[in-house]
Amino acid sequence: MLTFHNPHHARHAGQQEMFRGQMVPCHEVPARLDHVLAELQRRPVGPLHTPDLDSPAAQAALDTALARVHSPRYLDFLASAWDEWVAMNPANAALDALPSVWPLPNRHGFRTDVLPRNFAARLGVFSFDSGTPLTAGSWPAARAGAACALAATQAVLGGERSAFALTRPPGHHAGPDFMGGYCFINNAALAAQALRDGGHTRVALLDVDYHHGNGTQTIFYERADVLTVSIHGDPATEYPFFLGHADERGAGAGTGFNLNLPLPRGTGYATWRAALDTALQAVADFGAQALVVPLGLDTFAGDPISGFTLQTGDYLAIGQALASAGLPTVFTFEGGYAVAEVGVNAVNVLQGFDRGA
Ligand code: OKP
Ligand code: ZN
Repeated sequence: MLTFHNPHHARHAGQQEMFRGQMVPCHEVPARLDHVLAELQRRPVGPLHTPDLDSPAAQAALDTALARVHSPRYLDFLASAWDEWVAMNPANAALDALPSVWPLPNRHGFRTDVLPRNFAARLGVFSFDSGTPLTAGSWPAARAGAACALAATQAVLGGERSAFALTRPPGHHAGPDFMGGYCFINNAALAAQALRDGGHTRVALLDVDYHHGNGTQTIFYERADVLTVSIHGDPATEYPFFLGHADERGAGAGTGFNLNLPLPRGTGYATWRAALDTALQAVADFGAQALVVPLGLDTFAGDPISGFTLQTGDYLAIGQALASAGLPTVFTFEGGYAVAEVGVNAVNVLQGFDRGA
């Protein structure tokens, strides 16, 4: 298993997120990735690389790949967001940008076709929560993370059995033109699209993060060439609340190519594992030629913001089960907020995969 890690991840370090009426310290912190990297150095599963971030050719390839998944106006927004935030008021340089007003695009007739010149309002057009601080380094960090996802995918297209994009901020909540859930760029979607563009005609995503991968689902919802499967806390009670129900099966040409396996808060390994077997059967029935696994470790019993009860040893078996699909596989690092344990749990999945491969 090759790993590409993001050398700029720590430039994204939010100070606080809004949670039920108060500002609380961010859960999605740089130390998360540092723990995974340290565990990979202690217990290697393969070479550790950083992606090419300097060559004009790599930058151009990155821009092309980003535009395959995200809208031009969203990418433009991200690229200039920090400068515009500071231009609103020089004192903003010491603050994170967080939205506090939204157009509710599906209701009430609010318009999103005309972008407000006011940056704070524009931030609301492109966000769906107030828990995702945008900082001075968010865009360079997210961009370098996308480069990790692409490098991991290129390695797999080049014949590697598997590769891991070890990056933060995470990506699976980011949609075609929106950020939220600590995510800006959907790294797993970039990987899946790059696998398609690299010649695999059917690509599956199997999201094992505690939270439904709403961004990924939305990106591929009307497509039959990319199967999206997600095992997650039931949105009736769990974030992101407004998507992730079992009756969402895809639309148009994509009907039948989305599978949600919501599980109640409190679910333990036996039930979770049965859902994984259902998910893997769907991947096999689809005839996938390559697999992307948005790898969240927030299913862990000790996770401070989640509600499943998986144990550290379970992650070895999960890795092994994922390998049993027998597919070229790209992993992207998503959630997991029990910071001291996230490294061991993540590397267990990777090591279990290598054992099973
Ligand atoms: C991102 B990923 C719960 C607050 C929820 C958003 C959670 C985003 C999770 N106290 N805030 O899927 O791990
Ligand atoms: Zn999560």
